[in-house]
Amino acid sequence: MSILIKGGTIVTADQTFRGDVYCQDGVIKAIGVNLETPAKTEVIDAGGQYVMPGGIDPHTHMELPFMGTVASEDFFSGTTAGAAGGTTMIIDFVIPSPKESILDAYQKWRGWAEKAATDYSFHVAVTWWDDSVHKDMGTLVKEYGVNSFKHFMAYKGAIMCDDEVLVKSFTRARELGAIATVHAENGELVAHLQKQIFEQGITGPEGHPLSRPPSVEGEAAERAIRIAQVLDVPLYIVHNSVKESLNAIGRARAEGQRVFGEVLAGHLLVNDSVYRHPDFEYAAAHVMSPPFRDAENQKALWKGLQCGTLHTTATDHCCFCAPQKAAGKDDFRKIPNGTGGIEDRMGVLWHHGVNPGKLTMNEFVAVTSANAAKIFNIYPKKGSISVGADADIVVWDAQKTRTISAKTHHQKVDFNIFEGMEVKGANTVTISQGKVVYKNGELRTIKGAGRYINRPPFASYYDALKLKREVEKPTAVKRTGKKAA
Ligand code: DUC
Ligand code: ZN
Ligand code: ZN
Repeated sequence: MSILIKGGTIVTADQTFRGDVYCQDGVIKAIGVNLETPAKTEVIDAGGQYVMPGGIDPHTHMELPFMGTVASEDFFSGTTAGAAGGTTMIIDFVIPSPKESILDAYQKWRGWAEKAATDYSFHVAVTWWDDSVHKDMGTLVKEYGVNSFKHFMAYKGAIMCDDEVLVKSFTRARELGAIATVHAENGELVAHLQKQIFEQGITGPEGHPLSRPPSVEGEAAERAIRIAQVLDVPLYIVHNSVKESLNAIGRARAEGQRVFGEVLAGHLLVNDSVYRHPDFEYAAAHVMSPPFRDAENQKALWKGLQCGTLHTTATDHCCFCAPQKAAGKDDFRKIPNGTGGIEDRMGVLWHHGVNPGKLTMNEFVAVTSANAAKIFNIYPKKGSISVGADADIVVWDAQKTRTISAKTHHQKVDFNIFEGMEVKGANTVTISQGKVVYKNGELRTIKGAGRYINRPPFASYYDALKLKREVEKPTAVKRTGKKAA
């Protein structure tokens, strides 16, 4: 099966040029001007359009069991919705329950993900600690292609890591050549504030952001960064939503630390006023953590993306329908946390990023695919248009307009946080593994066609660390036993 994408303008993270792209057996075989069309090749006319790497959403939670329910979007419906919007790979999360073997949890998630329509990979969360976790982290890196471990600094009494677990897991990640990732919110403070606010009689969704003010996130981001600094492990902070986190990342990077920042499309574009909406269903549909923030923080997030403090865009796609959200009708603490977005991330980022000139097209590619591929060590197989790369490609019409709505989206959820937003710029064709999975409104995804993508450890980084440690071995001071004069 082969495809020739003809006459488009190829846009990668670092180049824009005219050319045809020939894909065969799932990979890009040739790039050039006026390529010949081999027999039995499907030709896609990309005249007047851009040809870019398919999006990578590095933060999703398909069919996640969470807060007493299960996320409504499964791996097939979620990756299909992604394909409809130009995303061709997700990195989802294995989240073991405390005391559950992390290897067993990993196998369970692998089973669920077998129905995925496009490629996927997994970060594995460390939610507790003992010798088996230490050992299983090694097995996951060496045998199962996992190179990132997630730590929830919030959700006390459930999946939260205390500092002891962070230190142990970060140390192990460094040993293995893996990257540590964190959900940065001080869970102790969240629990304290939630109780206080609830006892003051604020029981509705407006209590959600009040219990998670910016300092709660900023403190945790700074703490995770400092722990990573001491342990010399690279760190990726998911869903940064406030200036405090950006300042911490910026400071650390200026001092030479390898810290990477992610921002969600929702945090860039949805304002915290949603939580004060009089309709419970509407307000609860926006409950996610960290919460949506005020305009000043939103502005700072765009600047973070522009100046390079933030590297990737994601969605934290974690869908709950109205009956599920209703669990928190009388207590905002019980509203399942999560919102969707995988289908719209590329479109809203283009419309609000590229159209007004906040991002160049190349920066758009960097923050929607290439940077994630680089940080998680699958570049240039993913996130690039180059010979040998996987043929995960979008053909993008910068003139095409559409209005986002839950009535028309493909996401398996009854709400859309971007409802009514008109966006200009959209994919006309999505190609996954060299096959058309979406074309002009028609979906052609196949259940189970997605492949698990191994992500190798950062071996050279680890080797360099070992070397550095050998060179810089600390020397003990010899004591004479005599008193100083
Ligand atoms: N935040 C959410 O809103 N949902 C899932 C997990 C998370 O960290
Ligand atoms: Zn999170
Ligand atoms: Zn998440």
